[in-house]
Amino acid sequence: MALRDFIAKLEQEGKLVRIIKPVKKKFEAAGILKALDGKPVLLENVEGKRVVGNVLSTKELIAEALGCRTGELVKRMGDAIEKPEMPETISGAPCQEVVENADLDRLPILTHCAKDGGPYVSSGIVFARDKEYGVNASFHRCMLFEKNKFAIRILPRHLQEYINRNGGELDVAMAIGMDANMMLAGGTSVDIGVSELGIANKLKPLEFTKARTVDALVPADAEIILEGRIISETHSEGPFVDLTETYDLVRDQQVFEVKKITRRKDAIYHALLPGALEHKLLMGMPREPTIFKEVSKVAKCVDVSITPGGCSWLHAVVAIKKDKEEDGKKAIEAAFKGHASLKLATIVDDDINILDPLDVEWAVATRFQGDKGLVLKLKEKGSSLDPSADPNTRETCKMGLDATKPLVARGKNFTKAEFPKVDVKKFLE
Ligand SMILES: [Mn+2]
Repeated sequence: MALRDFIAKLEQEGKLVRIIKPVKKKFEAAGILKALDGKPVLLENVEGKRVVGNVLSTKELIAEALGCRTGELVKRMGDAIEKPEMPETISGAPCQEVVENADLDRLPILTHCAKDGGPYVSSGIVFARDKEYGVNASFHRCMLFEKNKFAIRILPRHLQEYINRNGGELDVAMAIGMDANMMLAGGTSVDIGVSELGIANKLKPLEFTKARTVDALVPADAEIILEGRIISETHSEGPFVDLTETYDLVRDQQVFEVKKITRRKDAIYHALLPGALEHKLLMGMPREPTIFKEVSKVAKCVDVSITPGGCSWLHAVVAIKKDKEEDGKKAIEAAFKGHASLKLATIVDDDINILDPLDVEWAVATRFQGDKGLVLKLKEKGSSLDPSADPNTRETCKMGLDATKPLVARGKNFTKAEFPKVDVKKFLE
């Protein structure tokens, strides 16, 4: 299902907010998306172009896009990461209906926040090829500073390695406006040589096509493709809002020079709001399977949520089916092993809805005692994203909460009373 088909489905179900009035791409569009965070929004007229945002801003929406239940998402992701399957390649792809010279000022590239360094593409996935390692796909934010040039943020991971191996420059294609399978795959951190395209295809089958002017495969169903070259020229990149909703540092980064744009005729631009729920989920969800895998080695793991309240990076809630008293504590250690940036791991029983922060807090309130259930891990190496960690060494204190109920209750019970199930609609008519 292409992004636009998913948007149409959401509209049919009454889940889409459609805004017809004219909206400015500087600040105004981002302000609307932020005010409606958690609800998919289609802006019909952002200086004459269509922009969609908050599309995958809840796990329910992501599950719907993939055609599964929310409780199945972690296993689906884990399965796709473990056993990727390369997709089919087709010609005559929708993403190439129009081929034009690069003038990025004509795209509705949003400027999000007041202190940002410029307009940013933040939903774009870069597709690159290396003779030995094959095809790679990864998210890279891009700050527009000339009508065909971006400063592109590249971490020392696979794309950087591909660029280095090619003498410091590389032809690439960036896709914008994709389905949930590719958006989730683009955020995974698998080994070099393991193709994110195969992960996307395993999550839900999709087709790829050859880019027109560069040696790269791109999703056939994407809305917009930017073809060009990452060149040796550098430019300052930032300020830009991070996953933590605070500003990242300004750095010199390589320049992505865009030479051609291919797109659908009436392309929809996907705006991914930095630090908002859609960004958070897409960053955090690809880490959940590794926590699930580690916890499964020591206890019966039921589900994992890397929570948006914890920046979708620093906090996780893990549901287990407890067999032995020590399962909760073992699960805490395993969760930290599964995601090195984790700072708080909360372990709950499988009757808790881990997607509901109120329910998780209820478990802590009624099933947790600090002197018995708390695990403190002092002087650990934490995440560079955490402003409260030591800025030089990243030193942090990690915390685990075993909020599972004891296997045998002494005194009061630990189970929530059940209310009768009533079809409320009948009483509203
Ligand atoms: Mn990779």
